[in-house]
Amino acid sequence: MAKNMTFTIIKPTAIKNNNAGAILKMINDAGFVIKAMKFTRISKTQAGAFYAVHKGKPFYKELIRFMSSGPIIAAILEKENAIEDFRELIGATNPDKAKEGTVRKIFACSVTENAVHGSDSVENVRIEADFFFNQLEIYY
Ligand code: YYY
Ligand code: MG
Repeated sequence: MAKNMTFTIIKPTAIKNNNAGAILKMINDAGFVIKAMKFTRISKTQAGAFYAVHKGKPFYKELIRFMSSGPIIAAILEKENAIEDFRELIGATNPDKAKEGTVRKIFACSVTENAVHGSDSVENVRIEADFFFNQLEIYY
């Protein structure tokens, strides 16, 4: 996985509320290029594995229930400085603390249902992208 990539998920409530198009437009307008994309749904077990790093935390159970509650869009995005710039575009984890104009400020319903995921390191981009995509599904 190249250094200028990040991985995102548009989460169930954002899909349910029909905000996927608006969120993808914000992502494109901010200069990110889509290298892979998948509309899918994950089981509780899969959501638990994806968020294994948070196992044992008070919000974990609710997080995996939510992430498996409906369809999601998983995508790999390319841009210079992708990881940091994407975290900036989506805003703070808690939408109450997210800056005006960020994806989470605009589209999140709560801390858990915060519209989008963004990877936090090069290592996690690779792990998370590999969780959802095989080599044939990634456009280089
Ligand atoms: O990376 P980011 O998504 O911004 O936050 P994390 O601390 O990695 O937490 C992952 C995920 O868990 C977050 O997007 C919502 C949920 N969560 C929660 O429901 N309640 C918290 N207090 C913290 C996180
Ligand atoms: Mg995180």
